Amino acid sequence: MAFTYNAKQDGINMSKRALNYSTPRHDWSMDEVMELFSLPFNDLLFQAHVTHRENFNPSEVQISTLLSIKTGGCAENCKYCSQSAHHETKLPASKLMEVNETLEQAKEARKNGASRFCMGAAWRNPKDRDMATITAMIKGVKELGMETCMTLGMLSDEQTDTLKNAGLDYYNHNIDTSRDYYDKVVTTRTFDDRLETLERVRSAGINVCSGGIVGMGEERKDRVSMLHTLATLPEHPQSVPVNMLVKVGGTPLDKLLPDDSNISPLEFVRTIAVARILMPKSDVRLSAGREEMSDELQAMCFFAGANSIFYGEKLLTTSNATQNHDMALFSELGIRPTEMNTPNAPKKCLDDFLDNSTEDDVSNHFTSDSTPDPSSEQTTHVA
Ligand code: SAM
Ligand code: DTB
Ligand code: SF4
Repeated sequence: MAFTYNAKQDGINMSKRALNYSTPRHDWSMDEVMELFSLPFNDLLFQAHVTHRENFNPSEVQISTLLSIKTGGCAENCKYCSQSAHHETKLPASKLMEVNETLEQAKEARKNGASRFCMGAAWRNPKDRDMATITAMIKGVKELGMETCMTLGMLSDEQTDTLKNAGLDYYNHNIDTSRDYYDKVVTTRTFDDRLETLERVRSAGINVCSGGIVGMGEERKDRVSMLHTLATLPEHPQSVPVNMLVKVGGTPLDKLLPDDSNISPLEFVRTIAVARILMPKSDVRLSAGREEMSDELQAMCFFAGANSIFYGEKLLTTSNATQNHDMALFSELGIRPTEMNTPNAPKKCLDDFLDNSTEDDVSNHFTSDSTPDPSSEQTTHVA
């Protein structure tokens, strides 16, 4: 006999509107978002997972690889960031990378299976003289058959048009936290500065990638407010990265936050689940901080609606989960990287991993390095 799910029998107190899992809404109230956060965990996960299934293949995860094309020396004072010139992080500043070197790195990422290449620069905003190099990078990466994403700080109208004309697919510009908590994290720009650039990017027809960081000492109401801001934009960001703060030595947040300031893993899952419900058709990316997350936590995030990750052994300046570990985890969970149907599409990294691994190799990934050693320090790679 077919099993019919009856929400009432389950005692789930979901409003009729929330039960519409597919139609994006832009009129969420803060109270509704807080209610979602406060649902019993299983009810929240159920609702998030159904939303996820309605809109995505739950066994596919999109993979993006990051490259820092201009590292360090940034004029902004974001308290979490290794690259701010205001902090003593011992990260040397570098010039904008050459186009050829960027394309070599993109080829490597494609060989490893990434379908999107995300290039990040430690800038408050790009200088007009840099735009020709940026444009060449976008065109070159697109010719490799990959999607392109750039994150360069605040943009002028003209720079936004230049990026659009170069064929840029996504622009990443995070709101980072709530409007109320914003000046506890950065004071060299305002929350409204961020929203203005997001509006420029959206109006130019570039896909918006915008999310934030959790674990910066904020409260749940700030996570509610951050997701509420994203979910009430005129269009939901096509991609929503949720970063867990990576504490970097020398940054103010590393000094200010007590050792036990991390949000609980289950609160992190709740954040992913609420993002999924609020923005049903957006990619929700499990972003920075995965190296410190257990396999079980990541699995729960994929169940709750995360459908994208940063893949590759480095984020911008800090280390990421290893590629072999990720492929072993995907294999264990029956998850496949989302495939692209372009002529130069990346090769299938999971098939490759499985072809070249024995069963022991796969299970060894889980016995040897799946549980992060809590005493191990976060490494900041100094390029
Ligand atoms: N400078 C540009 C900007 O801020 O928009 C682009 C690069 S910036 C490093 C991109 C994003 O990375 C930030 O907005 C922030 O959300 C995230 N990020 C930076 N440092 C982080 C850290 N230590 N932990 C987690 N996320 C971080
Ligand atoms: C995003 O939301 N996370 C990425 C990407 N967008 C640019 C950056 C994470 C940076 C983590 C710290 C670092 O490696 O410096
Ligand atoms: Fe600069 Fe971006 Fe880092 Fe802020 S997050 S200091 S803007 S690189």
